[in-house]
Amino acid sequence: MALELYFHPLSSFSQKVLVALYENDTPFAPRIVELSNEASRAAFLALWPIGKIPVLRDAAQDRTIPESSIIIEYLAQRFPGKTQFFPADPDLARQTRMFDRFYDLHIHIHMQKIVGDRIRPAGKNDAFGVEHAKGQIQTALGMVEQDIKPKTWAMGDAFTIADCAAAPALWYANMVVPFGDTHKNTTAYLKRLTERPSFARVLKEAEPYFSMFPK
Ligand SMILES: N[C@@H](CCC(=O)N[C@@H](CS)C(=O)NCC(=O)O)C(=O)O
Repeated sequence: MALELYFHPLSSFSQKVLVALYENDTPFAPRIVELSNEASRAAFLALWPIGKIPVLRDAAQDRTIPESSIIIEYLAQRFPGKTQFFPADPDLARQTRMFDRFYDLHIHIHMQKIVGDRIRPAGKNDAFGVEHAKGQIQTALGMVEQDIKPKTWAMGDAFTIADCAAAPALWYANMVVPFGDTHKNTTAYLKRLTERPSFARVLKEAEPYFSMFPK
């Protein structure tokens, strides 16, 4: 039985996993989760009570795999393909994981905080938290700007899990705190990411949903 991916095309962490799936043309059955739809949400909570997408279901192994990084690790182990998401060298593999964590924890979740604040009920906004998130993104972008300068991808010449993580994190971060005028190397990296066929496809498939993105 095919892998099933519970996700939404607009969801940034789902996009991270979609990039990995498309990199290696890994077959899967798409299961779109509408978290704002009561029935869809309830069905998904029965699978993963934490309620966060994406989640991969491998019925053949009776495994339910949450967390984007863990899903990509599972794909790398069980469905390897031409793109190797982790280098074989343990030292390089650890650095790769570090970049994956860096993009998730120091850019992606702060971007989520800013976007999430836009859909909070009136009077429940967290201006302090949003300012803090913006500051953290600026610090992280400053580090990326130096680090990515001599490289094509986050780890150099090879496209890895770190680039799967960087693609949606930087793409959405650039929507909420545009960095085109201030971070030229990061902007060039983002351009390379958007031109990569896997992420280009992810963005194309998200297009019909862009009007749902909170401005
Ligand atoms: N650490 C998780 C984060 C997943 C996550 O935050 N997903 C968001 C969508 S991009 C979500 O499901 N949000 C719904 C909610 O928090 O209720 C991962 O890497 O997969």
